[in-house]
Amino acid sequence: MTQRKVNRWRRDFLHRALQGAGLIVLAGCDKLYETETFQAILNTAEGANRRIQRLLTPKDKLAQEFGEKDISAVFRANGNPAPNTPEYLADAANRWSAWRLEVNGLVVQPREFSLAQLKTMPSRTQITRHDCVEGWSAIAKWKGVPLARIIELVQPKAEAKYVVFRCLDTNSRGDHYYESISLEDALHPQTLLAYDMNDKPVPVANGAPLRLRVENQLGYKHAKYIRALEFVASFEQIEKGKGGYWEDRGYEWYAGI
Ligand SMILES: Nc1nc2c(c(=O)[nH]1)N[C@H]1C(S)=C(S)[C@@H](COP(=O)(O)O)O[C@H]1N2
Ligand SMILES: [Mo]
Repeated sequence: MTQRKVNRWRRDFLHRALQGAGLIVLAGCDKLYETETFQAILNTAEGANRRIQRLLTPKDKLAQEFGEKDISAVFRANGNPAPNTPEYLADAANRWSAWRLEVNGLVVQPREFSLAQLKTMPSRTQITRHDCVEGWSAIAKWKGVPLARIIELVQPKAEAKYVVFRCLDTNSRGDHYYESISLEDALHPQTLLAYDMNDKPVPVANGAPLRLRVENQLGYKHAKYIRALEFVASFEQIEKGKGGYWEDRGYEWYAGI
């Protein structure tokens, strides 16, 4: 997010909050400042603003990007088998018209997005290398919505620290895949909710209809088959407490590369 956008976001956030509290009709600013509700709203907005400012400054280092000629001929699919519920299969055949991305948790504006809506939002395209801890790498072109855009729309509350990705697939015991990243990594310009891979919709094997690209992190952080994003303040709010499917099985939560 640019400074201008943060400022605009803050302004709009304040405006909406005041409107919501029915305070926008109050005349004098002095009066407004005296009300407790206004003070509470201001604290939230300022708190959130400070957080975002802090997040803007540090490591926005970009991961290496490649050229078309570097794209791997084969990009293997890895992890759990694709979801095979009747709903998923029917929706895949129906170009994902029933699928929705739910965004909830510690946000001012919980939202739902259809795939078509996500595709009308500003997008980013990047050719990057995926590194799996199992010892293979592959380069692909990804197109999607920067997660920062979604964050601007839903407005995380000041206490939100992590974004949790809820996935549709399960292992053979029925445990759902999930992952989490810091708000800082979520705001990174190369962090995308990707719907296209190599100029085509992301194939089912690679996480259709929507998967995360978080290019400064190892492969297992790149959640496939995303169903929902949840903003949380701590890992205690994530069921098993370690922040991800593989983390629950001993991998490091921070998988920076
Ligand atoms: N939902 C979900 N996301 C997942 C996985 C998974 O099993 N389920 N596997 C992870 C691992 S270990 C890797 S290396 C990449 C593999 O992505 P790919 O199938 O496109 O190669 O997805 C990651 N995201
Ligand atoms: Mo992996």
